[in-house]
Amino acid sequence: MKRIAILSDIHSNLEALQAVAKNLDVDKVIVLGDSLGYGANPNEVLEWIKDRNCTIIKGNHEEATITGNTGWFNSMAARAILWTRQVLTSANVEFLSSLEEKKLIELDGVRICLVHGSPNDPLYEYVYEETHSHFFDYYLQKEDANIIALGHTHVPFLWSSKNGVILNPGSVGQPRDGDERASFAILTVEDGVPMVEHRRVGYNIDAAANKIRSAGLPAMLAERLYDGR
Ligand SMILES: [Mn+2]
Repeated sequence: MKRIAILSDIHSNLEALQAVAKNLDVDKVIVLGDSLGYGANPNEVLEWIKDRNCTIIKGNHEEATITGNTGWFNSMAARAILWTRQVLTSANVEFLSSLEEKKLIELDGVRICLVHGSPNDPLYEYVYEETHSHFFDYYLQKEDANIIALGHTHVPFLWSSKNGVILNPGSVGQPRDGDERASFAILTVEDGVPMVEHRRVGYNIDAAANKIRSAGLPAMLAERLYDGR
């Protein structure tokens, strides 16, 4: 039996990541992009990811951090990207540049496709179950995968058909489904059969929010953490 933690959209929120990491009893950690942007601890989050030897892909915030092109972002997100570019160590910039946009991994015969957005548009397309579920069987066949794990919307879901499973673990560092607790998923594979369980953990929002304010990042980025929006 293998147990895998699937995390996404950590967004430089070290307090949320530490709460998730506590008692995390898994063989592997997968990170679906947007590890930075919005929050105040991009380097510390990337160090954790490297220390845990996570399987990680690139999100749109990594892409903007590398290129400096914030054309896709609202003004708050763009300010956070520019701030992140100023504080990021050169080793971490190099690490971000090495990341792929899509990865297919195999675990006990189960093929898992990892993307931040969608399989067709890995960095930018927002996939909500409500609007995209009619594409899901097509995604699974096209990627030749049993599971597709994606993030980007910060809204968790789990969908399945006879062809496989599509899941979004939600966001560790900036949930947007109205629940302010950090969101992630645990995938268990036993005898080639996958099982997915979503989890929520509370964390010290005051500490994360205070760091965002002290860093001079937009105050709204601190306030929204309390609402999970
Ligand atoms: Mn994100």
